[in-house]
Amino acid sequence: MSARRALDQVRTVKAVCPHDCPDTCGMVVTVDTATGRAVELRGDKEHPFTRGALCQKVSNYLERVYHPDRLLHPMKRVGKKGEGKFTRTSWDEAIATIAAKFKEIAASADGPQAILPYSYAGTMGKLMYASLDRRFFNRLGASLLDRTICATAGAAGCDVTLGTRAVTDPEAAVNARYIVNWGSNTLVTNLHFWKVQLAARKLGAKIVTIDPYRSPTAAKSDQWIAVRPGTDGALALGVMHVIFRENWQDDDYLSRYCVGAAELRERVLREYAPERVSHITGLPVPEIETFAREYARARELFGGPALIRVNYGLQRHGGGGMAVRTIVCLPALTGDWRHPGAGALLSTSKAYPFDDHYLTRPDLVPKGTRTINMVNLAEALHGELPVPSAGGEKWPPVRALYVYNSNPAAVNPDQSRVLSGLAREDLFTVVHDQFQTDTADYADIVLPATTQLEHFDIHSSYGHLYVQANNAAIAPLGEAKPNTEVFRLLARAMGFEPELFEESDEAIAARSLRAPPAPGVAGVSAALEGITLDATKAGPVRLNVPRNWAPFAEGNFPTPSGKCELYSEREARAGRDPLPHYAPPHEDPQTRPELAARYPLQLLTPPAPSFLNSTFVNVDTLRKSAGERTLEMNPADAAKRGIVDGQMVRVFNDRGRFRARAVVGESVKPGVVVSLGLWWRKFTDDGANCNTTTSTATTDFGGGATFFDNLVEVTAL
Ligand SMILES: Nc1nc2c(c(=O)[nH]1)N[C@H]1C(S)=C(S)[C@@H](COP(=O)(O)OP(=O)(O)OC[C@H]3O[C@@H](n4cnc5c(=O)[nH]c(N)nc54)[C@H](O)[C@@H]3O)O[C@H]1N2
Ligand SMILES: Nc1nc2c(c(=O)[nH]1)N[C@H]1C(S)=C(S)[C@@H](COP(=O)(O)OP(=O)(O)OC[C@H]3O[C@@H](n4cnc5c(=O)[nH]c(N)nc54)[C@H](O)[C@@H]3O)O[C@H]1N2
Ligand SMILES: [Mo]
Repeated sequence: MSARRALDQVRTVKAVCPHDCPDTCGMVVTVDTATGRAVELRGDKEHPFTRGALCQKVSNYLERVYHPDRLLHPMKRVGKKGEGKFTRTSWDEAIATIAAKFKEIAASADGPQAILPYSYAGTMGKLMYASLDRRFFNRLGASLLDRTICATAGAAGCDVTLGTRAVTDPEAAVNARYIVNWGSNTLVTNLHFWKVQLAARKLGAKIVTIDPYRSPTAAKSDQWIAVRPGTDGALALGVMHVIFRENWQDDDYLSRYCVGAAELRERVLREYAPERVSHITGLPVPEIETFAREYARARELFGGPALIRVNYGLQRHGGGGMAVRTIVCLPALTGDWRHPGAGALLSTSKAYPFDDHYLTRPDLVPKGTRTINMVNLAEALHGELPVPSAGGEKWPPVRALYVYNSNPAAVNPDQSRVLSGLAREDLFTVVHDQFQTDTADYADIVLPATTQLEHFDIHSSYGHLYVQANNAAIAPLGEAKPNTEVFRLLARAMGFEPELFEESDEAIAARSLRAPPAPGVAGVSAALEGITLDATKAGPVRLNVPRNWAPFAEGNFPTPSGKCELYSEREARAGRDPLPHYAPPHEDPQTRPELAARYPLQLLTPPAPSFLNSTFVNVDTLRKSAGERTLEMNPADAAKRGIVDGQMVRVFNDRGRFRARAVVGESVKPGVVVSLGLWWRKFTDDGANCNTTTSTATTDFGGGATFFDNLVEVTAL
């Protein structure tokens, strides 16, 4: 076939990677017009930030889209819960069954709050992540789900200090000359931002990574600072101590744009001397002092400002909110906020003023509806939720669970109790997914979902500043349906108001772009002005945010005082410490010696690079590249337990256990072990993943998950 002819037979479609990742890559899908089949998927070279590069996972995306295990039609359970035995059913019957069950529960004494939606970020598209689904459950009066599993600790911590997320333009970060990846495996989890860092390095920047684990990012950085897990807040306070002691602070920035510099100065000088911080963090005093000097004097030493890429690793500890609240004080001390691409970056998500009220209609929620923290799914399913204090009423049990965009059987903490909850014979569970996940094995009804290639959506990003529409490239496979369509069908079956549901996806997307101006990060309330759906369908459109944006160069913090709140009056009024302090992990050997006597090792379980949380585990190429479950441990810890490299070990605590192969080496310090996740149980030999050992305890701020705050013991098998 000639190249000319081949071109006639294909068309290309602009799409967007939907996965929960800051990069939100532009993709181009090539479709064979004769067969309607996608034949190639590559990065969009015209995307100003992602520039045609895709990660290993999404480079293999067609293997996932056309996977022989795709769910292609609705099914109903015939076996026992968890057994995974199903028989085919029709959409009509499936929808009628769900609607009948929801109506029955809503009319019962327990009421609609006995129904719990359960979703997270299987797709980040505005429509599929949160639109008609929220309208549906809000209208139904179902329990509200607090979506805390990933990002709320740091978000809440940032809010205390800054009134919004720490943000700067990631593209402008090429201007930074001292870059700190703090609890961030940037090379793996934010590939295109790593490329910006490499470009800055070519111009003279130093890259430092603070992580108890020598992650791929730490290994490729100029310096690895192996802080003890959960002690980052103490390190930041030690850095502040050195800055004030040496008089390196930017007094002009502090006096104009901050409140509480004097109080903070007094606190850190008195309580966080490097010697104490060294004891807490496990870092030698000279390492703390050098880090503080280089960070605070980056402009003199490296020729430009400093940027802290603060990410999620350090948030997943009991004190994770306070750690972020503390770290994001640092750029005010140094005055780095004055410079584009400098300061600190957690997320750009708040720069997008989409009309979320219109999308999700929170006004439909009946007054007094309870909220369930998703991290506590185990407790919710076992009827252990705390009873509200007022009135002494009991919460209704969770009688129905509707899961979409998530795989709680694999990703939630305290897996054994999640599974025993899902196994309840009296629980009615619906799972809408693209695959028969570990969670789907426990469903009564399984519904097939479309992938991103099969539906339309519109995207913000949490790692750059472009709005993108995802055009559908191919027809839905089998009988798969997008989330929005399923909620239209359910709304019809429930008899809900058509005007809430009978809008087309494109109309919803277009309307969501026309948000009323809202207060937010300085200068971005009009960030969507003039951006039309048609423009975003043709390619990425940059938000109306100035080039070389430095949002806090002149203060403008959306806090109650309008300043950066080193001292927080709001916190004081809430009866909490108004100043940053070190909040230890829940399971810290220093503060819980009795627990550490039985379980002395701190276990970190970030996802393997080939996986996106539990997504992609069933894609053969990626599972092979992930290898097998491993446990990285220091030679000193291995020797004590008679463990040699390559041996199978058991990792356990009171909550559960899983097996892994020991990898003995210097990727961790003594006292820390790492097992990369998040495997599906059905691809393991013991039916367990690392979340059998993790706890449902939550963070100090934001009710976040504490996956990395986890003491275990390890024995040879
Ligand atoms: N390839 C890939 N990319 C992803 C994801 C994925 O699963 N796979 N997940 C996406 C999602 S949902 C998210 S939220 C982001 C997460 O992005 P990151 O925050 O980069 O992800 P993690 O790997 O969870 O954690 C980063 C690092 O924090 C370290 N860490 C653990 N505890 C501590 C601590 O107490 N202090 C410090 N300083 N470091 C600590 C871990 O060892 C890890 O190397 O990535 C997104 N991108
Ligand atoms: N131990 C440990 N546990 C962790 C983490 C960790 O680092 N360590 N990371 C945590 C983090 S950061 C996060 S964000 C959570 C992630 O938790 P989840 O959001 O549950 O993430 P995934 O495992 O990616 O599962 C997403 C599911 O959504 C499905 N899906 C994708 N697109 C669609 C769609 O359009 N419609 C429907 N109906 N379904 C769809 C996918 O097939 C997949 O099964 O996990 C957390 N769990
Ligand atoms: Mo996440």
